[in-house]
Amino acid sequence: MGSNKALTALVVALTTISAVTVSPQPVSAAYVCADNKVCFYDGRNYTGTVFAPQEMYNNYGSVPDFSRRVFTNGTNANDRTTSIINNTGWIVLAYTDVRFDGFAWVRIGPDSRINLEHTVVDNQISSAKFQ
Ligand SMILES: [Ca+2]
Repeated sequence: MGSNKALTALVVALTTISAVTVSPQPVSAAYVCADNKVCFYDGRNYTGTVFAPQEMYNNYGSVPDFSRRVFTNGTNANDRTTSIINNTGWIVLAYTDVRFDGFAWVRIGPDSRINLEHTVVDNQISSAKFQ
C-alpha cells in the first residue's frame, strides 16, 4: 500500500497548493470608491454595481439628473441607489428628485458613508451635489 500512501500524500499536497494559490476573490467583490470621489451603490453596504460620477470631485460638480446616467453594469442609475460613499472632504447632499429637489434628501458628511436600506430614500435618489 506504499504507492497508495504516496498518492494520498500527493493529492493532499496538490489540494493544499491549490487552496493556497487559488484564493479566489469574492464573486462580487465590492467596488472600491477612490479617494476624492463620491460613489452611489445599487446594493446595501456598498456592494453591487456603482455610479461614481466623474464630475463630482473635491467640492466641484454635481449630478442634476441620475436618469441620464448609468451604473457600471449599464443599468439606469435613477432611483436605484441604496448606499453611498463620500470620499471627499466636503458634504454631499443627495435628493429624491431631479435638480436637487424632492420629498427628502440625505446628507453624507466628509469622508463618510451611509446605508439607505430600509429608509424612505432607498431606491429614490435622483440628483446629488456638494453642499
Ligand atoms: Ca427619485
